[in-house]
Amino acid sequence: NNKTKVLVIFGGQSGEHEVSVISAASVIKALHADRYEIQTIGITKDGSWYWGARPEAWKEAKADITNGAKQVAVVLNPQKPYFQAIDGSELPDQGRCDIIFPVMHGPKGEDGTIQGLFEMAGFPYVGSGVLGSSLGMDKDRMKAVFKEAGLPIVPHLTLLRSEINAAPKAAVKRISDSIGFPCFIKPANLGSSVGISKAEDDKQLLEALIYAAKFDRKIVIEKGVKAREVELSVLGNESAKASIPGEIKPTKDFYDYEAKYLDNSSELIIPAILSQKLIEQLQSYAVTAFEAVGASGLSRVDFFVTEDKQIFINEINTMPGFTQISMYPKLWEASGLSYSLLLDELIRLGFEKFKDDADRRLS
Ligand code: G1L
Repeated sequence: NNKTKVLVIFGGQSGEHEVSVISAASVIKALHADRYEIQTIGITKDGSWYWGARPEAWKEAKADITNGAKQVAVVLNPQKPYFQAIDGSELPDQGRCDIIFPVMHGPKGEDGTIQGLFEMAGFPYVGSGVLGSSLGMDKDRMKAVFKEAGLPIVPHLTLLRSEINAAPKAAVKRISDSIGFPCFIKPANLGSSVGISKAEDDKQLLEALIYAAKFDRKIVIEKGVKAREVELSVLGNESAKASIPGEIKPTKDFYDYEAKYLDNSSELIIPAILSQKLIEQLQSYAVTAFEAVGASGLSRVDFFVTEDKQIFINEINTMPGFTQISMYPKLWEASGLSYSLLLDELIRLGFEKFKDDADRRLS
């Protein structure tokens, strides 16, 4: 049997547990069965790891999600890491795999953590490493890195929960004086749009700050710009390429968590209608952003394009929505790269990165 053994890990303790389950089901369905042998680990909301978990079953609200699956632990065995059943029973292939495909964030949304575990154990894996994943999660540090790379970012401020709690009125004044209205208030460290609000005046701003502070210690406040939302997909390791752009037409006031991942109410326009000059500028910025955070494999890079053709980079997402109908795969599909071939390429890139890193790991 010379099939590549791919271990898909999904679920997890982050707010995107459900999104992860849906994306994992989509990935498993599309992986070429003649080339890959697929194993799974599902991580429950309380953080237990189950080998043989089926995302199709996890989608059902009342299903016994651990039925038929075995709780496992990772064994950090030098040169040949593997998983071991807690009850001591046998696992297929002795719990080994050739590569891990993580369709999820690290524990509790703290990104880069699960990649760190794979690094420590010595598993090849798909996607960005520790640094890229964690910079991709922290909107405040991400902006700092973008700024240093010369990318155009929206005016913003970062405040700590402690500053907001100690002097809420002063915080509101600082923001209204420097950024003004409308503005968006976001927890720095959540992947999705959870905890985000838009404020039009001091009162809404205060409420939004207190709300966002429930989700994170660090709060980012961004100036609201009237603009189209344009996204590009980046694929590769050291000489990554950007796709054509796609546009999101939000149905709600802003592109919130549900519209983004669950109810598909936002309309995707592929390709986005923009001048060739603007497209080339966006592609160049997208690759610069990818390199700036040290991403690998894939990323979706999100921009604002104003009526007078000004570009702002909004964020990079090293773990973009990944079902068949998500923007990331759709953009490649429009350029002739199907979902299944995209998965092949991501797996190839995961092995390539592992090989490139091998010397450093051994020294
Ligand atoms: F492994 C990849 F390819 F790097 C990867 C990992 C995670 C691709 C896409 C995702 N996406 C997600 O994990 C999710 C945001 C859809 C669920 Cl948490």
